[in-house]
Amino acid sequence: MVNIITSTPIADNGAATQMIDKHYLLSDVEVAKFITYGYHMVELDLPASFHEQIAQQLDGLQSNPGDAITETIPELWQILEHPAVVGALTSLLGHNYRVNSHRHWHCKEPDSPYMHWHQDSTNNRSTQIDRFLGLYYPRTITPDMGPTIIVPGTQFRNAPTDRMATYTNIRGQLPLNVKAGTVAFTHYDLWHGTGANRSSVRRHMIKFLFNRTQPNSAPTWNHDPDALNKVRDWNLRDKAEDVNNILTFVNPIGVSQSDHYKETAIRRRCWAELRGES
Ligand SMILES: O=C(O)CCC(=O)C(=O)O
Repeated sequence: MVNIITSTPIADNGAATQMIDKHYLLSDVEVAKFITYGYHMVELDLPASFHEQIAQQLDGLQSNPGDAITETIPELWQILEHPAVVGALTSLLGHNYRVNSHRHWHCKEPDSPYMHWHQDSTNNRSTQIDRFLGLYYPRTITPDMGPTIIVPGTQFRNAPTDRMATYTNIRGQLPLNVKAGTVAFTHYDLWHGTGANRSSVRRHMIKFLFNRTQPNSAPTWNHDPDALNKVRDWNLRDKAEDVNNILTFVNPIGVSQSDHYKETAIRRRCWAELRGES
C-alpha cells in the first residue's frame, strides 16, 4: 500500500502543494548516514531520454542563465517535483522546506582544469541540518569528465579556503561518477571540488539549494522509535548499518580520536534536533 501524506515545499516561483508518497521517505539508517557522511544519492526513475533531452538543451546553451536555468529548461522542475526528491528533502529538511531561488548550471568544458577543494558560502558553518545542495547530473559522469569530488564526513570541519586549496588528494574522497539522472544531496558545508575534464564533452551539473523553514517537532522520515537502541559494537565501525553504531563509530576519512569525539557529539545533536527533541 502506498501511504500519502501532504506537505508544502515552497518554491520561489510560488510552488504548489506537493503530495508525498511515504514510500519515498528515507529510513532511519539513511538519515543517520546523511548526518554522518554528509551526502545521500538518489537515482531518479525517469526515462533515459528525459535526462538526455535536458543534457542536449544544455549542450546548446551559449551563455549561463544563472538562476534562470529553470526558466530556460522548465523540464528541470520535474526533477524538483519527483517523489524521490520530495521524499528525501522532506525527510532531511522537514515539511515546508524551501526550494531556494539560487540554482546554477555548472558546465565543465572539455580540457578545463580541476577545481580546488572548498566549502560553499561564507565560513559561518552550521552544525544543524538546515540547508543543503542537490546536484543533478543529466548525463552519466565518467572519471575523465571532471566529476564533482566530495569528501564524506567533512561537513562539520570548518577550514580556510586558501588553506584547503593547497590540499591534494584526501583519504576517503569520492568522485561522483554517477549514472545519468542521479541527484546527489550534499550537506552545504561538505568539502568538495572537481577533477579536470580531460574528455571531449561538456560535463553538466545543475546545482539546487534547499532550506529548512522550521524546526522539526517530530521525525519527518520513516522513523522507528527504537532505531537508536541497538547495542554498540565498536568492531562494526564503517560497516555499521544501524543508527546507534553509525552515529557512534563511522569515521569516513579516518580523523583523529579527538576530532571524532567532537563530530559524534554534533551527529547526536543533529539526530535529536531532527527528532524534534530540542
Ligand atoms: O562543478 C562541480 O562539479 C562543482 C561545483 C562547485 O564546486 C560548487 O558549486 O561550489
